[in-house]
Amino acid sequence: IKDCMRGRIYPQEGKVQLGGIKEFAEKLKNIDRIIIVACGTSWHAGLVGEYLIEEYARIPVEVEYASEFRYRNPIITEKDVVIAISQSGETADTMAAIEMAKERGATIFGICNVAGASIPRLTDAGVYTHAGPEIGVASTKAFTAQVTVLTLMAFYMAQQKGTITTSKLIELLTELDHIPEKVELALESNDLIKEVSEKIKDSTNCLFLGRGTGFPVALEGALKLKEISYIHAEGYPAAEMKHGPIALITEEMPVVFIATQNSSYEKVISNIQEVKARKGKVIAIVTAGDTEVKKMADYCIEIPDANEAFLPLLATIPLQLLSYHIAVMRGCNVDQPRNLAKSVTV
Ligand code: F1P
Repeated sequence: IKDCMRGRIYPQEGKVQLGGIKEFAEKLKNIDRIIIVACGTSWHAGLVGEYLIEEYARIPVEVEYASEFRYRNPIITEKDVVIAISQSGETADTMAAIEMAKERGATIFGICNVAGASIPRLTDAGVYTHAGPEIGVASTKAFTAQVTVLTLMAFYMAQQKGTITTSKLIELLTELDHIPEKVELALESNDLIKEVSEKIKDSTNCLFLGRGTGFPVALEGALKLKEISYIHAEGYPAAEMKHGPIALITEEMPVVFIATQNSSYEKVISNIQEVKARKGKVIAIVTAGDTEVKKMADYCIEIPDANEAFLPLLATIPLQLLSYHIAVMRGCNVDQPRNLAKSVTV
């Protein structure tokens, strides 16, 4: 996260600089729409980007699975900006989506890890995450790095469009500057997360629920668990639970809630009550010092308090650790999950 921000944020001046897209600074003032294309974990990062860009820069955003988008006939114009996100920079579906959008005249930005990969070569401009290669197949630090870059992009676009005041930007950038220390604090829950993992490691299913930016975090938590521990897991917006997944809840079902103290806190509390009333096992990611959720949840894992914009950067950490410990306890190879390739080039 620090590497993503280095030299790009100036908290005291309330300024974000993104050299890679500066040639398009003027264009950003007048774009009609942003389309984000990506696969897997990168797609979840894109969903966080949607929340932040719409919230701060007030530009409409669509987030598309590249693997689906490339095969339909989407409406794309030269006024659109397409942001392609990829850790490997080699994902075939994402490349095909870029090529189609390019043919239709869109401007293409990339968010990739390093220069030299195929996707950066196809784009008009872009921002590198500089996260270093993932050691394992499943994206972990790539996700937090992509989200950091998307957060900076949202602030940068807001700055260009004038939809954010300098004082607000100073406040947000000052907080963002301290996020790496908060991540360190979140990592201190490792032993507790290991204990929780022991309790749920033999489950056959698991639900992850969140609202707002907690929703893509829930999706990513479920994907990590699937990818490396082979437990069937699904992520949903917490409010969708009553439209179907609630039928699955029994005492055998662990439900992981992103239940931090932000704008949806009260609503998440009522979702937790609904799960407890059906004897589901609740594991909640809560803000440090929380007392309300602690009264209801079976296990609470604390993360430091933060603005809602930065929640994904912190709440993802315990979920990655949860998947990691469960996978190790189940004897899975966390670095080389079965059937998964580092770059999906077909
Ligand atoms: C996309 C992705 C990863 C996933 C796995 C397969 O890759 O779905 O999110 O963890 O490695 O590929 P990328 O386009 O971000 O490299």
